[in-house]
Amino acid sequence: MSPPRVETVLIVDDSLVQRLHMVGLLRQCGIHGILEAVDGIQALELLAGLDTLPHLIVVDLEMPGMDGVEFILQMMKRNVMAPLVISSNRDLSLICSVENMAQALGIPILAAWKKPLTKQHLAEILHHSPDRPPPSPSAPETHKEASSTGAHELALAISRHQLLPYYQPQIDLKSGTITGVEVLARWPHAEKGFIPPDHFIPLAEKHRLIHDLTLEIAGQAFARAAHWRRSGVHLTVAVNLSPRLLDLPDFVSEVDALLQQYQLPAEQVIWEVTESSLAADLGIALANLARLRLKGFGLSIDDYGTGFSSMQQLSRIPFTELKIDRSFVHRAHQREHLRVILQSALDMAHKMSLVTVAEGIETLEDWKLLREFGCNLAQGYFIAKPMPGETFTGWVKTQNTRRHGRRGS
Ligand code: G
Ligand code: G
Ligand code: MN
Repeated sequence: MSPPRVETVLIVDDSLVQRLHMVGLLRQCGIHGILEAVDGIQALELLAGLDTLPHLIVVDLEMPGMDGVEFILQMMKRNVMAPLVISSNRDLSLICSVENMAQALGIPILAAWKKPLTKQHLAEILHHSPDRPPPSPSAPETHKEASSTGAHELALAISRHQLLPYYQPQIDLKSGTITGVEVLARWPHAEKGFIPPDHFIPLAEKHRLIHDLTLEIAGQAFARAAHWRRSGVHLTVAVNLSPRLLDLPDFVSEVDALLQQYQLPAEQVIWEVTESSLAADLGIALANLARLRLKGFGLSIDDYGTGFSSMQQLSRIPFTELKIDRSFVHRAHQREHLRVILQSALDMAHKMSLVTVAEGIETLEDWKLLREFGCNLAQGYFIAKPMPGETFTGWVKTQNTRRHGRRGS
């Protein structure tokens, strides 16, 4: 095993016993550059006197001088972007909410655990620490580059078929078989590398290009699905649908024409709609959704749990599927409050006869929990990242062996 890349760690905890416990664990993991502070104030003083930041800061939440939350806010104010681990005795929902707060502030946060930390926890954190770049400091650069990529270039790229559908598999949690794919648009730019969808989708929506983009991506995906179908592989194809398109009176006939062109049954296509996106222009949107459903398309409520008035959306749109947002899925096995939300969402969906899909299955634990909870389908990095069509065909062939592994796990 290679030596850990983490060499110095700052422990911020008022309890001597806890600090000693942490020091012991760190030494067992081969880390000897250990600094200690009894609260936020002392930690900030210590950090101010250092030439280089520690590789990791392990912080308690409840401390008499300056508590952990205030310490994180102060780190942010001083632009101290050292990776953080929260470790506290308080309940997990509080710990997670502080984790979310740190994330929102752009502080790289590696883990948030209830005490006591074990050697296994620590090894996991150390294993992941070099792989995870701090989310916020690196983000502006991509964004700056991307933001110089304008609407005109996007329009050109769409018309030249340079935008590509990538495919992420969805797996039946009971049988381990592949049932379908989600189609995710990618823009490989000749000079700038991949432009992130978080940039070009809003750009397309703003400049009325989303209609062309969606038909282009859907067209390519339908062609691919029709090809798979001819070779005996029947997979559902889920396409993300921007709410802007639901305002267009011709949209339904257009996608219908695409289906005819590729000889694909509507039952094989699912439109993913985010729940928050439907708030405005309800009349015509509802009409279009009803028409899509009448034609036989599937309708999926995407990122379930993150939008507004989800119950209301569920009650008035003829959905066939519910996709639970990854923020409720990943790590739910460690988090009681997430499990409760997850289970109630699944119960409700099944009572409404909806197919349930869990997004963001990243680990075996995520997989096992969702299977135990009776979720129907799984999607996430644990199975595969989104990939180009050519790669996908090869990937499907390698799956027979892995499938048995998963079923038994
Ligand atoms: O694929 P992920 O890699 O990063 O996608 C980021 C976001 O972009 C997701 O919310 C996804 O739904 C959205 N997205 C990806 N492809 C499309 C698309 O073809 N149409 C629309 N409307 N959204 C898409
Ligand atoms: O918003 P929507 O659900 O349409 O988009 C799915 C997004 O989730 C895409 O950006 C896709 O690349 C991403 N994604 C897929 N699997 C995982 C996963 O296991 N973990 C994380 N963090 N993101 C994932
Ligand atoms: Mn989606």
